Amino acid sequence: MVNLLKIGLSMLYAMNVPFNQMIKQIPKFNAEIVEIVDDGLHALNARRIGKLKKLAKLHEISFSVHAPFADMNIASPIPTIRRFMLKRMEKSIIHAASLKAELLVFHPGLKTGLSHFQPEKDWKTNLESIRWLISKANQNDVKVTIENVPAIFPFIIQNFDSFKRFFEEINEDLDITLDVGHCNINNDTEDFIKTFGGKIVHVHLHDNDGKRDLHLGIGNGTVNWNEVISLLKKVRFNGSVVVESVENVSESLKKAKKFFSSP
Ligand SMILES: [Mn+2]
Repeated sequence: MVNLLKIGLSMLYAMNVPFNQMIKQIPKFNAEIVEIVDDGLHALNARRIGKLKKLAKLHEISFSVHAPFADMNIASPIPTIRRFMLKRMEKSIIHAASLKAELLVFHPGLKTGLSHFQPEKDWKTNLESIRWLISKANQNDVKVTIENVPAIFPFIIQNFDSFKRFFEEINEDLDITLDVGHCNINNDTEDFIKTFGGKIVHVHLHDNDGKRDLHLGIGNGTVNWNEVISLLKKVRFNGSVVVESVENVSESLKKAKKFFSSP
């Protein structure tokens, strides 16, 4: 359950190194929560989960899991492919359960070359897939969260207005991972936090130039950090926070701890 502010980092920055090298880096950060990306070189399996659980015990770390995202489209218009995608997502839910992760983060589905002809079909498929994910997560006692994504990529839900419509239609208890860098690109930070504040249980911190999803260290881009932090405090955010930059990770983690340490 997410009920205390935990501060840590995502291992996204280490996606270029093998799993065993990646986990060796975890203890040096002094993080309370570590997000593992269940994809690429870090895709989870029983043996890897065992290693992570040992590490967690030794260093009092808890985990969050980022569901696969490379080439992933939970709203694929091709039924066999969509089934395969959802099976892979279900595997990630099961991994998160055996890791006793605080939560699992996933991205909405993507538009395809067919979307232009049937835009409402995409929307429905995306809703159905997400409902299916929520039911699988409930069966496995895992909290799933949807992440806000930047409108520079062809996601079916990609900005404040579409998230608003989505939450009006989904009719399910679904929480949010707020990605601050993505909000900076969409310029919808304030709307997002003010409207969905109560649903935000996890936050990704990284910076960018307002145009590209650069995942820079905190303070190396155009994000107005004082504004973001004060908005989160206003809605009494008390979930977990991870630095999701791919550079200046330790420095950013120190800054993140400072942001949330003052009253
Ligand atoms: Mn993110």
